[in-house]
Amino acid sequence: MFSVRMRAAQGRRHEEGGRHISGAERIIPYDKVKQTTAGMLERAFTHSRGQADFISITIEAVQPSTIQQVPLLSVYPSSFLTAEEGHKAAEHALVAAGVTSVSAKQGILSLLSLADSMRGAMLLCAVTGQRFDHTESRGIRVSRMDIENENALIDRLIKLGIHNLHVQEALVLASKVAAAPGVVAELCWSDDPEYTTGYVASASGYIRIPHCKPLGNPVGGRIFFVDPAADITLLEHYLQFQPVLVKL
Ligand code: WAQ
Ligand code: MG
Ligand code: MG
Ligand code: MG
Repeated sequence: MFSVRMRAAQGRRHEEGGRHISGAERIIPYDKVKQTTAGMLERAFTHSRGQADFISITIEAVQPSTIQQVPLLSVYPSSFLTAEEGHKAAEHALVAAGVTSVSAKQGILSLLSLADSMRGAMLLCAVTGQRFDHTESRGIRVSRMDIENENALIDRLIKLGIHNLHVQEALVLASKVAAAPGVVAELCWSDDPEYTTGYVASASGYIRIPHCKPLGNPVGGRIFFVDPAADITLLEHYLQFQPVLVKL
């Protein structure tokens, strides 16, 4: 199996302050590497956040024996009409998942205060809302994950009437994150200007929230709410390096 990862930026490289455009991560067999890599290039060059002029694609063998399996989260729809209602719903869902209301509010505010999107996620204390990672505007990028049976996931999402690439990728990421040691819950909304949907996820499920920002807004992000007793080094290592296949 191969881990294939893409990140694309505008202006200059991410590490030199370039603006994040797009990223993607898969774990696939050798015979899909060429097609998947071409698809990632196409995505970076035609993205709604703007055209990339820096693209990094990394292809790396993964020993099957090192891959951890985690369950796919169940999806729960919700229907809130405005971003304000969406944020209230997100706060309620985070509190239900075990995040304090102070920390949930801090997480929503942290996303709303971003000048532009980060390429990764912020780790916040699920009790106080204090920032735990030290990556500043880069964030922790979750990587090395995929769905075990992509066609079965697509079929399930089509039956639910919600299939698109955003949901498909977000569910895989959220399932890896929800199984992480020390993660209590996740808050996310897209940074794609035409996509306003976000979610709150935890081990008990993935709650979709259709409006988290106004249409046309290019700022989104991810917050992982973390148990204050968690080992942050171990958690960051799992998120970035542990190969995970999500099982339906
Ligand atoms: N690891 C950590 N953070 C990430 C990653 C990653 N692999 N990928 C994206 N992010 C962060 C980053 O800050 C982005 O700016 C932000 O999340 C949004 O990323 O309909 O499309 O890929 O149920 O734009 C959620 C709703 C869609 C799906 C999420 O996110 C649905 C989405 P995007
Ligand atoms: Mg994405
Ligand atoms: Mg995504
Ligand atoms: Mg995006």
